[in-house]
Amino acid sequence: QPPKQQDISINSNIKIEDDRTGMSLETLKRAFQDNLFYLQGKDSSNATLRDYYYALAYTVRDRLLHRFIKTSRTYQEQDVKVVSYLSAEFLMGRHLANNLLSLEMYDKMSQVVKDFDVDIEDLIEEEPDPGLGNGGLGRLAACFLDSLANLEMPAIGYGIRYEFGIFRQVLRDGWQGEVPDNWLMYGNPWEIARPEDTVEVGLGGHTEAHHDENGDYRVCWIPERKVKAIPYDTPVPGYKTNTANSLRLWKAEASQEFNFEAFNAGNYDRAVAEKMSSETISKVLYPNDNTPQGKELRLAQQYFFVAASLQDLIRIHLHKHPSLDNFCEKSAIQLNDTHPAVAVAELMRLLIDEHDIYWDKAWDITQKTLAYTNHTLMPEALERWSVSLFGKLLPRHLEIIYELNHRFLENVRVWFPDDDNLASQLSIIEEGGEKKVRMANLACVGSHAINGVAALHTSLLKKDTLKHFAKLWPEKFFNKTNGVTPRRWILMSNPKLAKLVTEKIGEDWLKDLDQMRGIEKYIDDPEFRQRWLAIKQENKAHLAAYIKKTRNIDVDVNSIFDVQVKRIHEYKRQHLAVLGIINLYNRIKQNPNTEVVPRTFIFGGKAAPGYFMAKLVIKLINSVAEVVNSDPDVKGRIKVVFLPNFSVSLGQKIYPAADLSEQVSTAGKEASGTGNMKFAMNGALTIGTLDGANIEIREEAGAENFFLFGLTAEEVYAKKSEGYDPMEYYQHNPELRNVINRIAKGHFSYGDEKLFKPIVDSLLYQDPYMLLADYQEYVDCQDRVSEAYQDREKWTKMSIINSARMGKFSSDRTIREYCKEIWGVEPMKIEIDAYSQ
Ligand code: B1H
Repeated sequence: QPPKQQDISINSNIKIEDDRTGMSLETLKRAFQDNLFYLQGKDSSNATLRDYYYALAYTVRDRLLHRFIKTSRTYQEQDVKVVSYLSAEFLMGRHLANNLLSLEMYDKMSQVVKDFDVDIEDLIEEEPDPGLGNGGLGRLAACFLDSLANLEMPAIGYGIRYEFGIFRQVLRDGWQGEVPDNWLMYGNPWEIARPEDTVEVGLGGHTEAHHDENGDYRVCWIPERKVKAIPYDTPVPGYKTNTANSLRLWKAEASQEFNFEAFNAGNYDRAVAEKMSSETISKVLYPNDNTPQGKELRLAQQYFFVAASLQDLIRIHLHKHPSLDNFCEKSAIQLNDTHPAVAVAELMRLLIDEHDIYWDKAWDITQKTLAYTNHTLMPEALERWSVSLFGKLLPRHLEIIYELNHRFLENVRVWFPDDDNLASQLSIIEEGGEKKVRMANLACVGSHAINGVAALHTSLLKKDTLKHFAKLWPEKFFNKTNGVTPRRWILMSNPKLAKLVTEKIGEDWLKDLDQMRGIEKYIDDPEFRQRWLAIKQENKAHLAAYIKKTRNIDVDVNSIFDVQVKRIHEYKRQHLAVLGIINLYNRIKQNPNTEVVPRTFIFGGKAAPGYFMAKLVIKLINSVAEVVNSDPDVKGRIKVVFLPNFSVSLGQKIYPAADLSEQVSTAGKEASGTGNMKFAMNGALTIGTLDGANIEIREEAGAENFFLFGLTAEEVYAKKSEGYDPMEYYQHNPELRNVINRIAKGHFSYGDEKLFKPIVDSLLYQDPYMLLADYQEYVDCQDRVSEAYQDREKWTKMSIINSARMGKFSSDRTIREYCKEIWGVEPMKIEIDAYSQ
């Protein structure tokens, strides 16, 4: 409704605070209507769903802002220690529903919009999913920000405001296609630009050395070009707290609107080209998961956000303190993988070159401030930059790295005089062939704490990937098993389950997930089990409708929903599940009357656009789906579905609907996994290997509530060193042979024997991820799953137990450990004024 004459006369009595902060139904309705009219320029006669989304988003945002402003002001005034989480990725997912729930506005706003004949869930679906990350690493950063705010910890997230996030995945004839993700197209109501905090970041150029008036040796970096970094802040509210921390993402812009020199010289093209090249830095997220992109632009991105963030932190510090001497007492900086590891050199440069601190003092501050999380054991995933590329972009940083490496290795030789190999393993510079800067070594040397992300991962880091550092500094190593936020992954995704749990044990479990154990005492209560099962069925029906709508496939809600959603990677072994499906299909083809427990196999996940084998796996899944789904002998008992564009928002639909969670990576390859936790929390049982956090999930859930198969990490290593020959498994296992032959003979490719040959050959001749070695155990284990599912009462009990025992995997637990053992930060309560409550 447009504000009528009468409304305007009422409005003259309204205080703006009230309209923007009031929480009564009446005020919320008026605020929503005002925002629709004054921000979107619409009324209910012509508003689109998008207009309503914006009006709702602004109504929520208004109520976030005083919390947001008061939070950063309190941190400043109280001069507390703040943790900065530096990450090239923050996979936040949609904000609207999360903020509605955090501010306890969901129910009221849902009533308000109902008066406009709108379903609030439809508005929630209008928000573009901010996909500024690839997978687990970026989503972990988002869960950590949620937990930090929930625990009222002083924290800032720093990263890049990519104009294009992870590509949107489409299917074209069963192949992955990539479409740019223009998520900012209609504006982003959750961010606030802070141009007054703009900083400049240098790139390229050369260094000049001289002696200053005190006779001290000084180096000055003369960058070739400067780029402006403009911060955009997104509030991150805690659940039912006053804390709203800040996610500060940097956008790159040219430092002058145009290069006037070139412009005046008549070289307009060059002036425009330089502007564009500066702005390219924050243009697009590199879409690789678990493999680095050795491009100059990627290094520029890393340096860009690190340099901007450190300048920002130093500015804030000097606001309150006369010098940086106590910087490490007020600032803890976490490096999310090696992507921001150049911070080691940049912090040294800022302290020494720009703030006149001597080397030893600067080094002490740097090491005490920084800490490093490693996320992968995959050797090809460790970042190494060629010295020549690095020196071209960051000449001063390369000098600093050489100097600190020199000092470091001198110490190593004193500590371990007889071990030359040790020094070469520890060196930040890799010699022999093209020289490389090893970013993991840089991060280890520059940090006081190094951690892995699950118990097995940390122990393998110490034994293998980082063993030389572990020998040198055992006290620097920590394990911090990952976690996920129960607010987004239970409350938001599975509201019915959340409601049932709250009804039984009160609502405190959302802030203390260990309390979920309280539902275990209801497992013998048939009524509770009935309701638990009914919720699962409703969630499955919901997903089935989505599958019908998006893929036009009918699935049976009474079948086992067997789900594998995650990035597509050979080590994650989506194709192991495909072998299992083909085997079931072969059994049916051999005897169409054979008994089969109905299953729906659901896959989702993106492949890196340049990763040929991963893309071929997607094609294989879709080709198998086409054959199996339409074969009359199958009689609909098996369905295979690939859901395109797996994302945070699609995950929220999928996890609550799963019966079975596939976590089948080759043991020793998946650092932790976090999807495994989201599934289990929502009552899915896991079929999995002893890899990553699966091990700890099984420990918590109990071995009897987990479907285990496969080689252990140790057995994988042993087999590899004995000389693993996949062909032996092929020759000795007739069922397996039939499965592989089906693919090889073109059964899923209209007779084309070439299409899937790269997969077949890789399995038969190398099989680097040992699918064939684990095949039979996997198939047998799946048979046990089918059998177990037939006893629905027992299955439901196991499902309840899985949910009940996942307390450990709340990111609140993870964050408490980081705060206490690594960052030394403590909670700070935020008081807000009476009018805004
Ligand atoms: C993980 C990555 C990753 N590990 C490089 N490493 C990237 C590496 O763009 N890049 O260059 C992007 C991502 N991602 C994942 O981290 C692990 O594979 C998971 O096992 C783990 O759960 C997750 C969070 O710790």
